[in-house]
Amino acid sequence: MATALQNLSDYDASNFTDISEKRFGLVVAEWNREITDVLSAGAYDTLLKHGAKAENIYRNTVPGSFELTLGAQFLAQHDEMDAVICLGVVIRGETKHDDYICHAVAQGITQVGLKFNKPVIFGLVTTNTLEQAWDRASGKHGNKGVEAAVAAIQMLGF
Ligand code: RBF
Repeated sequence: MATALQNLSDYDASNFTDISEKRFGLVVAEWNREITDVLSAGAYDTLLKHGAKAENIYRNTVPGSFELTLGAQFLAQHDEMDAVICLGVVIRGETKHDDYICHAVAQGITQVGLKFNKPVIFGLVTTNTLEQAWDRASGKHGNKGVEAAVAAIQMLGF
């Protein structure tokens, strides 16, 4: 599985850009909240660790991952917002709802990033089981919230 081989939680911060004056939006889905809270904490702590100020990190929740796109747009539309990080967990079910949600979010947040010309990061964990999702939040495949924050910092240094 690709994400089993690609763990960006081990990253090289030596050439990170200065983010001490950058503003970040975190949009966190409430579905599978136990896991999204861990992703959110990972992203938040990573931004702080690399110099962001707590008062410059705006955390918001949306009901489910499908709403991440609009939540991202609400934040990205503000000129002073530098990057937005979207976090959610979608578990494959018996129907194809997960496909619809994931495709909609992937396309939606891509559009938001292009529209506002700023990083809008895709931190959507999509797995077959809850256990696989936990592995990507606090387990053997790192924390995808940490990785989403790293991606945002990297894009700000582009
Ligand atoms: N939201 C998630 O973030 N993760 C899910 O795994 C998830 N599964 C859903 C399954 C079904 C059948 C439905 C109807 C919604 C699901 N949602 C899930 C919620 C979705 O993202 C959205 O919040 C709602 O559909 C309201 O627009």
